[in-house]
Amino acid sequence: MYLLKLGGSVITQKDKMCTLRKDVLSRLVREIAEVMRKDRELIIVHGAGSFGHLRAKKAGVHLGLRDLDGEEKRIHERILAMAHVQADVRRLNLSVCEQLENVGVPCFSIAPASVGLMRGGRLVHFDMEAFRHSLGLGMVPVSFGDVLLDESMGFSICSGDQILLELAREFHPEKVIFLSDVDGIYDRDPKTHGDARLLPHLTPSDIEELSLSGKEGDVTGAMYGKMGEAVEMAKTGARVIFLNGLVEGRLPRFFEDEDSVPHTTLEEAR
Ligand code: ATP
Ligand code: IP8
Repeated sequence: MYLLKLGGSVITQKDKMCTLRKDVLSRLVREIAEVMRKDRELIIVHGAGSFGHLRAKKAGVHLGLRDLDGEEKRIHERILAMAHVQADVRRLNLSVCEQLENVGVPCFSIAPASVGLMRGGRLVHFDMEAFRHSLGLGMVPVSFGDVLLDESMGFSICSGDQILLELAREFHPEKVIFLSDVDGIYDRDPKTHGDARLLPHLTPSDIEELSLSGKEGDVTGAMYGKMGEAVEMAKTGARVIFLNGLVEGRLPRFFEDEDSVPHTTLEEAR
């Protein structure tokens, strides 16, 4: 069993509101179909990219009903923005599923908001039945970063990465593969540091040494948030792999011969 994260930085243009990278997505789904031909069991989770983060951040959707001083108008606006973000990520999910179906991958869309509940921004309930049953039919469950009801904040944002962690704990995949717009994990952000070094192998204890931007960045903590979840995935026994999804062929080549493509492996022990 494999878990695959299609990063928001890969399938969308992250700085342009609700902009799908159609060409990248249609190439990636063909590559996924190729990988699936070997009867591999797969669950896909995708990020929200510009279908989630931009509006959520602007309207404070990640704060739920906090910081509104009981003002009715502001409460109403925040709830409306939440509904809007939810509709946008569903539109993105529909595009991903349509593309997968076009290449013959039978996918089963699972909206986290319908099967999960949060408290203080962390999942406290996530029903796995739909994942289990659709896998049983030979389908590929496709889930995504979403806005969920939250027992303490009203609602909050659940990253695709947090969902992957729940799935890793439940299904004990051999590998969790993250596709993003860079070759793997570097000692510092490669987009802002030309001399950043790609780190081929990491263990959870190495993570504290890294410079990971995003703690204050997007509404789910960008790379900083992602590595926190990834470390917990590694602790379930999975090998967590970071690959560049913008480069054609990296995903299928990784399955054929891991050493032939640049990547980072994070695992509990070397
Ligand atoms: P989403 O969570 O929306 O699905 P994603 O999974 O595609 O997005 P991002 O949260 O955008 O991933 O994180 C990828 C970005 O993290 C890269 O574009 C890179 O610029 C940035 N980054 C920051 N620090 C590092 C680092 N040390 N190593 C690698 N990338 C880093
Ligand atoms: O892109 C974020 O999920 P992510 C979900 O996986 C929303 O971090 C709604 C912004």
